[in-house]
Amino acid sequence: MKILSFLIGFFLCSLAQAEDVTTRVIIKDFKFQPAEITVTSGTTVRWENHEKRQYHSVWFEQSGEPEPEYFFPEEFFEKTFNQIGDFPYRCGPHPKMTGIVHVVSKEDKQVKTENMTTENIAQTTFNGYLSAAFGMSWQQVKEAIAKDDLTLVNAEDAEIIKAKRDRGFITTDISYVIPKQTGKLALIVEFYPGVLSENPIVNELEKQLGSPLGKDATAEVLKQIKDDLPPGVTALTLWAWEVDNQDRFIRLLKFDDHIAVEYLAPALLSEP
Ligand SMILES: [Cu+2]
Repeated sequence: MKILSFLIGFFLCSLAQAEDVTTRVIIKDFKFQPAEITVTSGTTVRWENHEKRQYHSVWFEQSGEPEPEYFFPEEFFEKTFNQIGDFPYRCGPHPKMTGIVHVVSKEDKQVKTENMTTENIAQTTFNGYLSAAFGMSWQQVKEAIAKDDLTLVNAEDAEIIKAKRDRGFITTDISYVIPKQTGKLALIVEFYPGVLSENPIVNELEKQLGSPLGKDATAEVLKQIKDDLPPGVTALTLWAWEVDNQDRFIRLLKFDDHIAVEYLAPALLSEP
């Protein structure tokens, strides 16, 4: 009960600041994912416990804060960052689990990203895209799209749900691919029409995921996933990591007149 009221307290706090962005960090396999994030001041960060049984805590020990209560699977912890700075944290019961939140001013962030309001990329989780997680059913993806305030364009097709996202400076086209044989969300592609420089998007993804793979590793992974690149690609940037022992990829594909970012769970493309 104590934990519950504690969490409700945090939840009410965040409602009061409803206009602020929430960034999510997933706790899974004794890891904060991603362990390092950059947010603008005023952002609320939510840590969600996605373990099967294990409880954790998010303790800003170095800031001199008392150790908070543990929270259990399906519970979360939230904290709003109003001060600029670097805020390292750890899990109370598991000192090897560490993470850091970099808080920058809104102006800084905008300069860094060439005025793209890509702040929302920071909400991207590493097991999907915004609220849509890999493995979700058709209906769950449609619900996630509504939750994310995206515009549903077409959900008639049996395999692809299309949506649009207003990013302020541009509206992107997003395709959620749910292969018939699995019925599970396996691929999300966001198209940035008319965007010719991948740098701002790469910068944002780097903040979340760290450096992309080097050329050799990129070539090796491409061989492994045996996925032909679409024609017209002029540059490729690739990130790879694991969730539940399954590979996850983000591929940024640069074309002559647009950029496409693919969020991919290869095993879910064909596995029943
Ligand atoms: Cu822990």
